[in-house]
Amino acid sequence: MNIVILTGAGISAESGVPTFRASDGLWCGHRVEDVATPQGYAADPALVQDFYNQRRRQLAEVQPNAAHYALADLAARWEGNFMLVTQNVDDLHDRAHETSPPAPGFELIHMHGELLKARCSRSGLVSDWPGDMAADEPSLDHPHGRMRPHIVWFGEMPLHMDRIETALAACDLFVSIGTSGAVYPAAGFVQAARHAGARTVEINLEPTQGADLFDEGVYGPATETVPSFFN
Ligand code: BV8
Repeated sequence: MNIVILTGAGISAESGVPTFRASDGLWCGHRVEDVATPQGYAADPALVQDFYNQRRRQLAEVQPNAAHYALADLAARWEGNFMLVTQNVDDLHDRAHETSPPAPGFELIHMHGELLKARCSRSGLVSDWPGDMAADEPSLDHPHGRMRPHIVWFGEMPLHMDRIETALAACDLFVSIGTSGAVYPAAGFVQAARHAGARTVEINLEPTQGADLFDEGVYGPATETVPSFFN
């Protein structure tokens, strides 16, 4: 049986990572349009680097929660293909999977990039964010040119879309966890899964604007709903 799970900011909320909507579209006091766009970065690279440095520093203070670990346990015992696609740029899924190694058919995809990675603006080379970088340094000099956060901004193509679309076309079960369905193309994945004949389930704090697109809805805090749904 093939499963595709999509997660959003709601799965990390109980770990203490602020969600996009709860902050009225503001992250760390910044308007998203000013910082999560290529235009915002071009206009003020230091502001954008600082915005992501703040969120990068926050990561050191948070831990995966029971929902992340429930998915890691599921991945360890899953027989078949299991794609976990996250819109989140935190590393909480990655850390949760360190403790229970996933089965061979598992893949974790960060479709909107990762806070702990940097990308060369010229060559596209992706590397780990250098931990020693001073928070106020606007950008990293690199032989290829300016390093930017390895984050997919609004107006930029999400990562690994070909692999995601292939998995959706072949999935038997699609579960969306902790996402408002406000951002495309992730918000359209449920339609692709339905088209493939998959059973579709929305797990969220409350029904989202796209709730009617799902066969089933499970509502409540992710640390309760996710472990109980998969155990
Ligand atoms: C693209 C990185 C094309 C940045 C992010 C009009 C119509 C359709 C589309 C568009 C349109 N206008 C513009 C677009 C395209 C645009 C888009 O969708 N805009 C929206 C705003 C309308 N999309 C894009 O630009 C994408 N790219 O389309 O490219 C293209 C094609 C070819 C060539 C080039 C380009 C790129 C989108 C990626 C943007 N980057 N993140 C950063 O993080 O700094 S998206 C950003 O928003 C985050 O990734 C975050 O994940 C996402 C918000 O979504 P959620 O994760 O769902 O978070 P949210 O807070 O909204 O919801 C949380 C949910 O959790 C809530 O439902 C809540 O109830 C629930 N919850 C809370 N607590 C709990 C809980 N659930 C359970 N338990 C709890 N405890």
